[in-house]
Amino acid sequence: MEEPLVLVSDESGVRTLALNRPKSLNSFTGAMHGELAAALDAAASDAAVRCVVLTGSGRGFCAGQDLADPAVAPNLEPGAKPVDVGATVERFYKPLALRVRSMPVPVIAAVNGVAAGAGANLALCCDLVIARRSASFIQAFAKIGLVPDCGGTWLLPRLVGRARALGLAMLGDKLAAEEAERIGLIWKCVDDLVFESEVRAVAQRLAAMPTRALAATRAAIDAAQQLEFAAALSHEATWQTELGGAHDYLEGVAAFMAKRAPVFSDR
Ligand code: T3D
Repeated sequence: MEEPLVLVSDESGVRTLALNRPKSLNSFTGAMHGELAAALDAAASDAAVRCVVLTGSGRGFCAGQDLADPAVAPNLEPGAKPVDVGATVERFYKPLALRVRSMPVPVIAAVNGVAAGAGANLALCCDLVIARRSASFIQAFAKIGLVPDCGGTWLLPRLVGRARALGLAMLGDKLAAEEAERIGLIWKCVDDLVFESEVRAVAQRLAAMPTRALAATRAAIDAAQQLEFAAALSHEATWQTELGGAHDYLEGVAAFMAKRAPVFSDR
């Protein structure tokens, strides 16, 4: 039987999805896109899942598009019809980025090794990026004559500013995890030896938190990037009206008053 291209495992409300094409550093084929899309949809619709961890098998996180995939690789014969790379982006990477950023639960990118091209930007689409100290991020696109995709043009300047975004995207140099943390590209870089335990601890912590409020926090922060200050204040009020009528708010306040641990359940 063929190995799944995405390994799925569960632990106490945390669903881990591991890209599983380690020989080619988990680069994306159409088939792996299909399995990841299905796995994300399944996690989104499973009420028992309260946090998703996206990671890679083997020594890499994800090297972006599989440049050898016959379905999308350019035909290098002279005069051959060019492949429509934009169609691949529309078909696979745009839905993937939108799916990750609209998940009803927090999503952690556990970057276990090199994250290149769309693989790097897939990580940046996640809510928290935790990377091994030995991992790295590469905006590899310019090296093969493309622009950053999978959200890179939108995410990079917002995360690190225009100057660094252009430096990373135009030069395509390898950025060490430690430097990625220092410039604010990612949440945290952790020593290789404690990487897995740290990811597990953060994921378990998020899974015990008010899931619906966490997803709303992402939505509100993203929406505010496009709003005037007064409009963002109003948008916050709209969210508070919705969340303030929900179970988790009442539970959170009751637990605080009773000096006990809250038990959140909204999704
Ligand atoms: O259709 C479209 O193209 C649209 C979508 C575009 C989105 C994109 O993501 S474009 C960017 C595509 N990705 C890249 O350009 C990255 C290519 N890979 C690399 O530059 C390097 O592999 C890394 C810097 C990521 C890692 O280097 P290193 O030295 O640690 O490993 P390696 O030896 O280069 O790679 C190990 C194996 O993985 C190797 O195979 P082999 O020789 O052992 O049989 C290599 O060919 C394979 N591999 C790595 N990346 C890809 C890949 N195979 C296919 N596609 C890849 N992207």
